[in-house]
Parts: sequence; structure tokens; C-alpha cells
Amino acid sequence: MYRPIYFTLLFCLFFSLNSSANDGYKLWLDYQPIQEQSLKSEVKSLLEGIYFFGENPTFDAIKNELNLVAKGMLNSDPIYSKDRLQNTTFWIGTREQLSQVLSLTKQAEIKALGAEGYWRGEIEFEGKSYYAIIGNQPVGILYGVYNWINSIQSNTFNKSIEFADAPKIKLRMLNHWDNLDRTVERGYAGFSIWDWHRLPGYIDPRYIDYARANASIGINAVSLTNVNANALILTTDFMKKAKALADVFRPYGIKVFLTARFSAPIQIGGLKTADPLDPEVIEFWKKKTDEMYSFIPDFGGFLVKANSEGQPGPHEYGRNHAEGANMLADALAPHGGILIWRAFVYSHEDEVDRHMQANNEFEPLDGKFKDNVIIQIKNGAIDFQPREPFHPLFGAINQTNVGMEFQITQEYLGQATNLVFLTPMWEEVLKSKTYRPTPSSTVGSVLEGKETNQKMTLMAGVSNIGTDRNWTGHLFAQSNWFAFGKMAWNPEITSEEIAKEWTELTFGQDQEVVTKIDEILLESHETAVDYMTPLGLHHIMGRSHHYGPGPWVMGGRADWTAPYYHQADSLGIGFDRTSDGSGALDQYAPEVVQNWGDPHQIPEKYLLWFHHVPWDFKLKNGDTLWEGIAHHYDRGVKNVRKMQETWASLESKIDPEEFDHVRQLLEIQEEEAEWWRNACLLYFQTFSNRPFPTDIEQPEGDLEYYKSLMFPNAPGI
Ligand code: BDP
Repeated sequence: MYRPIYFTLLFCLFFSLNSSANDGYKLWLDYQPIQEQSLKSEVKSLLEGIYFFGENPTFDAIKNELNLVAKGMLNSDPIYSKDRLQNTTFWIGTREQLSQVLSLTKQAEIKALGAEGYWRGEIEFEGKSYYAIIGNQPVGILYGVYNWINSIQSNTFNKSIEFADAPKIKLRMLNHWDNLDRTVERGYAGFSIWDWHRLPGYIDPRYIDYARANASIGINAVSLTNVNANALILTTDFMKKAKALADVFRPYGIKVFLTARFSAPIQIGGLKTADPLDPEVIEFWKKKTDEMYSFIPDFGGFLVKANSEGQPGPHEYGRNHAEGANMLADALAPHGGILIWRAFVYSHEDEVDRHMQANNEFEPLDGKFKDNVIIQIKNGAIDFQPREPFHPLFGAINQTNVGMEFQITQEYLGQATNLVFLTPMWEEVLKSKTYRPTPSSTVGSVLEGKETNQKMTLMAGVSNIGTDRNWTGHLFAQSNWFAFGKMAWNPEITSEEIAKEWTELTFGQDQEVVTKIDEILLESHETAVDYMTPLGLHHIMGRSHHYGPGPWVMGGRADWTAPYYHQADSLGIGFDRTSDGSGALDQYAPEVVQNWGDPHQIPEKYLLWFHHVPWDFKLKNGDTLWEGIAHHYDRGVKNVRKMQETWASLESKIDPEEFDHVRQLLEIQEEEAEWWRNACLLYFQTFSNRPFPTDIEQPEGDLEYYKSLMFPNAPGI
């Protein structure tokens, strides 16, 4: 494939000298001058008469943001008044602080929005009208301010329209898989932004921008460290470092969590055991937790990966997950802390289909976990594959708090070279009907706590953030960070809404730009599934780094090989998980079993996930399965080219640095899509023994060559 390398070099040189080009650092908070005159004067009149009903660190954070808004949008400074009535136009305060000037009805309306909700609109007082942003707590106001800023950025601000909102999920959390040496497990955007070595003395300004970005999309919790945890994070030195970060994040409403290594009592406590029922172990965790709270009084709690992929856990001592989790939950409870226990468990010693292992472990324990435990469940039962049917645990347990774990970092979805907007995939999962505990239940309604009396709700996303100047490696990967926050705030939001919002905030409101970028975003996930794992194929990527195709990967533990999952043979392909096969399908509600149990009924996107079907199986469009597989792979490649063309057509309207960054990455994506298609089709052809359909671009290259490719230094391992 021809790459205009000189063109690229020229561009790089040009941008390194031209500081006005956009490197993406400001994310969706790039406050550009307001073009529209009436909006401009409206915003100006508000920013020149701000009155805060009190003082606190969150109000300082709001002031900082308003300063940036005034500078960027109006090239001026805001004016903060000391007197509520003198020349003020814009009031900011809590419901209580404004109680004197609010009607009782308005007070009740705002109260109902809860701790993090906000209301913004006009209030009349003594014959004059003021614009106000009000919440029950300062953090609600902060969210309201960001929402107000967004409305200006997207040119929809109208003073006379009231707007109120509140989150539907309580804990909206990023999980960083960051190691203490600053490498990031499955990180594709440079190193960890946590500079542990220079903490606590040095506060990188980037921490504040990180907190601003999170608060602007409603994220209120972060777990700083890898789930494959290092016990050192629980030593006093590291607690001081974590405290420094917690202090930066607090005004932005963000709580810090840490990952706890189950064997820490042995590694840093000098004990001989980590048995959760051992009195010395219990005492170790109690003391550790108390110490943690002495540094971080609002510490969120611990996140734990136990007895999975070689991580230590309660099973070593003959104890179950509930006994392990509850012991830690007891240590946290007096401080109001939360224990998040991951359901991503499977063992190579267990012969049972990996798909089934989490349910087998957790279903019998339903109701046995303490109230301050949340079970964090990945969206699907295998592992963040390009597409997975929803995890059967959603709906199966209903006397335990459950939370969602999505993966924002694109471990299996093209890492930092592929443009893939993940929201349609998340939306598909959230809208999936679980039929349990009630016939109308969906994954989303279960998560929102609507179906049970679950008090604590959680949506976690594995972060895609690193030290790259644009934070996420690929500029478009910013959309996934943004979308995650929006979805955690409101799991009922649609992909279209998020795409439009992100595009407008990132690229402005030119209609052609918005329409075309939204089209790219909204088609990108299906496109990636087509050229990677169509029709329910899964886990066929390169070994360990998970970069590129590897349907031939064999050797070592069976559940880390590809044939374990695709089961291709001369008769057909796919994993039979019906009752004739592994039986995993039976872990779902009977309605799901009925819908998905028949290969002719199941949505084709899940076909090979649950069924082993013959190569000549007829698909709905008349293709045989073999032809269908080939057509999907081919369509994936062609759609990447379509994305390239659409992007190219926007050249004159996009910042040149951003344009070229995405242009180059789309070229890599095209090559990688072709690689996936060629390698997978050539490999599967050795089983199907059928020719490729004539209407597809014939896969070129040699299977042995694709198999020989090695990437020992691929990122994220
Ligand atoms: C897999 C990753 C691995 C993680 C694991 C987990 O490949 O690096 O440690 O998930 O979620 O997706 O614990």
C-alpha cells in the first residue's frame, strides 16, 4: 500500500513549527470563540455578573472553568461580584444557599434531583431575573456548569429554557490498569499519567485537566491501579502518593479507589497466610484500611481481581468469593467504603466452558455478599471481544449489588490504530433483554437498580488514557472516554446522541462535518466486527498482545487458544453452547434460550458464539455460511475505505494536524483490516475447502507468512 511519506513528513515539520495547530490535548473542552453575536452577548452578560453563594473548593474549580470559558470564548475575564444584588446576572449556589430566593416548589423540585443532580434556568427575584445553576451539593452544580458550557459550545443555550438532570448510576468509574512502574496493561496511549516516583511532591498540572475532563462527563470515581495488583500500593509511602491525587480530584467530585492484592498480608504484612477467616489477616486489612482513611478520609474503597488468571484469592484457603469479599468489605464498612469484587474469573484447571465459569461461581453465592460489596461483571462472559452477547450473570443474581465493567481501551478492537466508536456495542448490551428478574428486565434496567432493591449502582470502564499528548493515542478514542461518561450517567442515552454531542464539541457545528463524522462513528464498530470477528466468532486474535489476527493460535492452556473458541473443522465452524454442546446457553433465562437456541432464529451476529454450523448452512440473505463469512470480512475492509473517503472529503474543514493524524491512522487501519481478512479467510479455507465467492476481493498473501508474524514489543502487555 502506497503511503505518501513525504507528505507526512512535511506535515510533521509544519506542525512542529505551527503552534496554533490542534494536538487534541484539550479534548472536548476546547473553548473556541463564539461566532454567533446574540449568543456571544448573552454569555458575556452572564460572565460579567457572577455571584457565588458561598465558598468551597468545588466553587473554586467552577471559577477556574469559567475563567477558561471567558478566555477561550470571549477573550476576556469573568467578573465575580461580592454583592448578590449589585450588577449580578448569574447566580451559582446550592439549594440551601439559595433557599431565600427560591419558591418552595422549586426547592422541592431541586431536592428530588439528589446529591449530584442540578437545575439551571431563570429565577425571578424582586422584579429582576437572574440565570442560576443550582444543585443540592456543590458537585451537582459543577455538573450543571459543564452542561451549561456544552450548551454554549453546541449553540443550543437558551436562557429561558429550564434544564434539570441527575445521574442514573451512582458510581461512574474509570478503572486504570496502570502499574507502579508506569506501564499500562492494555494501554495504547503511552505510559501511565500517574507519576508515582515524583508524587506526592510534584503535582503534574495534567492531573487537574484529567479531573476536569472526567467531571465534565460525570465520572465520579477512579481506581488508579491495575487489577493485576501490586501490594506495594498499600504501603504507607504509596498511600501518601495516592492521597496527593485524591486531594486534586476531590473538588471535582472524584473519589479514589485502589486495587487490593489478596495476598498483601503475606507480601507486605509479614504474615504466613492471606486466609480471609484468619484473625491476623482480618486485623491486617482492618489496620491497612484505617490507615488509608487517615490519609484519604473519603477513600472510595478497593477493587479486587481474585482467583482469576493466576491472581491470588480466597480459593487458596478453601474459601469462596463471598468469604473473601466480605472480609474486605467489613474493614471498609466503618468508613463508608465500598468493596468492588470482579466476576471475571475462570481457571485453566476447570474443564468447563470458560463462558460458564463466572455463573457457576457466583450464582450460588447470590445474597451472601455484604451490603457494601458490588460484583463488577464484564459486559460479556468471555472477555471484551469485538462483540459479545450480554453476560448471563445480569439478571441471574438479584440479591447482590451488581455493576458493569466495559472496556474503553481497545484491547480487542484495534488498539490505538483503529477508529472504533464503542458506544453502539455498549448500547446493544445495555438494551439486551435479560427477562430476569422480571419479564421486561434489560441489562440497563438491572444496572440502574430498577429491578431489585439494589442501593449501590456502578458502571466501570477500563481507561484508555495515557501520557500521549492527546491522552488516548487515537484522536477518535477520545470519543470512547467521553461516551463512557455519558452512558454511565444515563444508560438510556443513544449512540446517536452521544456521537452528535462529541463531534460538535470536538470539531464544531458545521453540518457537513457533524453528519459525516457521525456516520463514520456510528458505522465503525460494525465495520471492525466485520473484518475481525463476524457472525459471532471470537477470541481469534494474536497471542498475548492481542494485536491482529491469530485464529491458528495453539499451545499452552486450552482456553487461551483460538481453536477452543472457533472449533472449525471440515464440517463447519462455531462453538456449540446449546444443551447439546457446553450448555452455556442454559445459563440465560428460558426466553433467551428459546430465541437463541435455534441456529435459524438466533440473531446472526451471535450465530457462531452459540452454534456449530455446517459450511453450507443457509444465512438469511441466501448466502451459505462460508460465503457469508467471506462477505463480512470483505465488507469490513471496504467500509474502512469508505471511512477514509468520508474523512478525506472533510480536509478543508478540519484542523490540519487533526486531519492528518486521523488520515494516517485510517491508512494503517485499512492495512490491518486487509490483514485480518486475508489471514482469517485463508486460514478458515483450510477447513471449509471451498473457493472464495467471486465478488469479493480475493485474499492475497500466504497463510504461513501471516502465521509467522511476531510482535514481541507490541504495547500493552
Ligand atoms: C483481559 C486482559 C488482561 C486483564 C484481564 C482482566 O487481556 O490483561 O488482566 O482481561 O480483566 O482482557 O483481568
